[in-house]
Amino acid sequence: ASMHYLKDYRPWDFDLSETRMDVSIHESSVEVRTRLMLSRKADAGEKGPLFLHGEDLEILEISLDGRLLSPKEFLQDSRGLTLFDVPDAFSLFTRVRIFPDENTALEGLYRAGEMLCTQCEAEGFRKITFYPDRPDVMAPFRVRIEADKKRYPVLLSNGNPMERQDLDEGRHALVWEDPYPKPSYLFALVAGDLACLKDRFHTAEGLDVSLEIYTEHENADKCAHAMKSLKKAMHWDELVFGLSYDLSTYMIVATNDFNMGAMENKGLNIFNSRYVLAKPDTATDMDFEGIESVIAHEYFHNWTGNRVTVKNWFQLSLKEGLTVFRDQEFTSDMQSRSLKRIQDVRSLRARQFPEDAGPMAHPIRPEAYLEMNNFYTATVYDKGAEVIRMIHTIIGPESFRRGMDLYFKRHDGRAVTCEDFVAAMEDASGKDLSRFRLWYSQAGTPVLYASTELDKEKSILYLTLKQEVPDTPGQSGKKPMTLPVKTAFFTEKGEQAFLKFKGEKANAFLLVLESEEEIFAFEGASEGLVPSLLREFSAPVHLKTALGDKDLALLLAMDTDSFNRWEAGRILINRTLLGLMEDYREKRELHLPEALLAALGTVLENADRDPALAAEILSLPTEMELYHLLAAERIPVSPPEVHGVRNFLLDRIAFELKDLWERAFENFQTPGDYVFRPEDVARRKMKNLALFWLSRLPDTGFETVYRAWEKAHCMTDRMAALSLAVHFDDQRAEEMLDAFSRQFEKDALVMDKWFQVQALSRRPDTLKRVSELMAHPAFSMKNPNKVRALIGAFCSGNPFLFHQKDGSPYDFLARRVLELDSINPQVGSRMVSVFNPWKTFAEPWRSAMEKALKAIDSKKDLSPDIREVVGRALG
Ligand code: B3K
Ligand code: ZN
Repeated sequence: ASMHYLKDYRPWDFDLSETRMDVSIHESSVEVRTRLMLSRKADAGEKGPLFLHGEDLEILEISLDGRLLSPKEFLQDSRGLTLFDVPDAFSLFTRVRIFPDENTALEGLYRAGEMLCTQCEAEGFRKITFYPDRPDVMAPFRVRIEADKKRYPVLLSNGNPMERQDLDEGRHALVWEDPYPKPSYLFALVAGDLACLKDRFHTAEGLDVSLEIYTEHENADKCAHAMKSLKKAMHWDELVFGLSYDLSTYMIVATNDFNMGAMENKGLNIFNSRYVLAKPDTATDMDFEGIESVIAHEYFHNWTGNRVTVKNWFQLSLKEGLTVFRDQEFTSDMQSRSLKRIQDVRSLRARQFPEDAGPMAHPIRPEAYLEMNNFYTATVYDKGAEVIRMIHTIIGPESFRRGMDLYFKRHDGRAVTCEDFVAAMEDASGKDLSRFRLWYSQAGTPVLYASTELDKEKSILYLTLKQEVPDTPGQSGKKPMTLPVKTAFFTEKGEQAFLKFKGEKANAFLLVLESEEEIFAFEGASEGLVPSLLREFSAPVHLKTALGDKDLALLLAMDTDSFNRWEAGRILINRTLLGLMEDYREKRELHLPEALLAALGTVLENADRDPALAAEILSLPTEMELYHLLAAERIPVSPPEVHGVRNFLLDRIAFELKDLWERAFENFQTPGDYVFRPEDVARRKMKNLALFWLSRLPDTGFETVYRAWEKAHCMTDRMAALSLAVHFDDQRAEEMLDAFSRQFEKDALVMDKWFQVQALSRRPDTLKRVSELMAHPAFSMKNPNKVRALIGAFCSGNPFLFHQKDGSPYDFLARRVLELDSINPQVGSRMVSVFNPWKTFAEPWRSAMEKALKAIDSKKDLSPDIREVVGRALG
């Protein structure tokens, strides 16, 4: 494997006008015949050879214009096939054999239980046939699938089904035609014995679409929520962006064996079953939310990704950042906008900010990769969505919509770049976005400093904004970026003040910082105004203000922007925790500050005004979030210190607010049947949060959890209780786990939860338990969901037990990574990333992690996936 660079991008020398495939499925292998209609581009310069990607393909035949080529006329190496001498226009026929049953990497065509399915993005199609496997080569596809009719009654590919044929020996065949030219990464094929839930959708353009969700027969009763979500997404995209679906069928297939969440193949999405299957007995509120947003995300790709695709993989954020932005907007409209914003920012800080501050830091448009699959990152996706959101904020919603229209008008049916998108937004809005483009090329999270000064005589308030963009690996001395900063001011009474800014009176302002430092003047200001900055988190930066505890308490109580209410609470809590950690280090006695207790008490007392927001404010940061906070402050992370201090705070608050938590636990019950709707989700969240706090009380903790378990009548409540019970050394906790696994042993997704809660237990013997569970019949290293549920959960969701002084859990992870390296490098690469922040830790953890990384690095022939991550971490 070698590095790929954006600066080396060249268009392909050939045109591909049509792709015809014939996929013949046999007992233990699959034969793939492919016919490509190729011609050399007129402007292709000198007449070089033809190169096609192809990996792990057994060649059976290669013919050019109907003439069988002898082995001397082509060259096969580990990357693909080279034909040295080809005419200007020709048809190329290849016949290869592949072995899906042996494909444990789950990339290309592979076996998933009883079915066969594909995953081609980014570069998996080359494991199916010889092909120009690059996104800027687009062609209409005609695909014939042939298989045993009993074993594989359902045969699916992209586009529209054409003729079906019954053949000898119990075989049958079906032809699919996809009229929309597409790159190979959007190809899909599924064969199996599957149940199908059907529905219909009439598009605004008058097309009647058949909606089909395919699953294993035993899961047929769990597709209703996914179907409902799909219809909502189709309707929303017509309403908000004027975009309709364009084929007569839209199919979704759910499989338990999938490397990531889902895949937007044209007309035939393939999903990890966790983002399709749900009913109240088996799925939690979070699962229901996840399904609604991932179904929407993949559907939205039909326009942002498929109709307009990427010219090369460096442009990935063109489709991913934009589609995440679209799914965020969808969820905001379906559920609660302010809540969605808080959750998205929380996840941005938990995943993207650390990435941007670590060894894997890269701009949202990366400039180099060894393995493309390593760049499906929080940066490309979530920071990419923030960048789109900033454009939306700066040019306004109407211009943004015009920009989208223009983007499709210009580029429909093409493979384009991030630059093309920004240019459309620029042209539609008339706003100069030249400096803004730095967001695409500069990595790192900017730091924004804000301070205010009042000129009492003139009643002018000066707000100074100053930015710094930190160095990241390979990038230093960066330029100031464009930062949209939504701002308001509050009086001491909590009223939103009207001030004059640039001659106009208003009570909310959009400030756009374009230089290193700028002073903004507001007229008509009185004393004591409290600034509410970066409202709705209008730019993905670290904001540093000098607001006092009193000001923060005011914003927490009165800000009209829910995000900044939550944020004020966050800053208060984090400030307290940082102070306590300093006391802990200096061996001073720890005290719970009265002001924080009072502020949280008030939120809790008034929780019924907005239970969802209250629940967000009253969920303390996780230990992992505190590691990130320390790392951002450049304080070496000591896991026992974080654990000790956070527990101190949890126990004290639980005790002091006990009565309020008890009341909340009773008040926020949701009587009646389970319904997935925002009000009920919020009530369950508050109730189960109360249960969490009550579980911290020394004598009654377990009893309260156990009673909640006995009363639970949906998976949300059952999991809430079970995930608290596992921390206790009580025989009844074991009985709960046993009962749960007996009830759900046949349900793979619910068993994932069962593995996960045990991996997250705070009991000191958890690593031992995790190792033992690896031998459980329901566990498999070959199933990514199981690896994530057990090993992933322990290593990244249980940081106190993972970061042990003797480094034994690090050795455990290193061994798992090496196993995965030969089974499934993509999953292995995600797992090894847990070590990325090793340099932010104190000793001995830091050196112990370095040792584990070096042990992995010393293996010869590591996959490029793991080699790249480990190399950068150590580099
Ligand atoms: N585009 C896919 C992700 C493919 C990941 C390849 N390693 C799903 C999505 O973003 O919608
Ligand atoms: Zn996507």
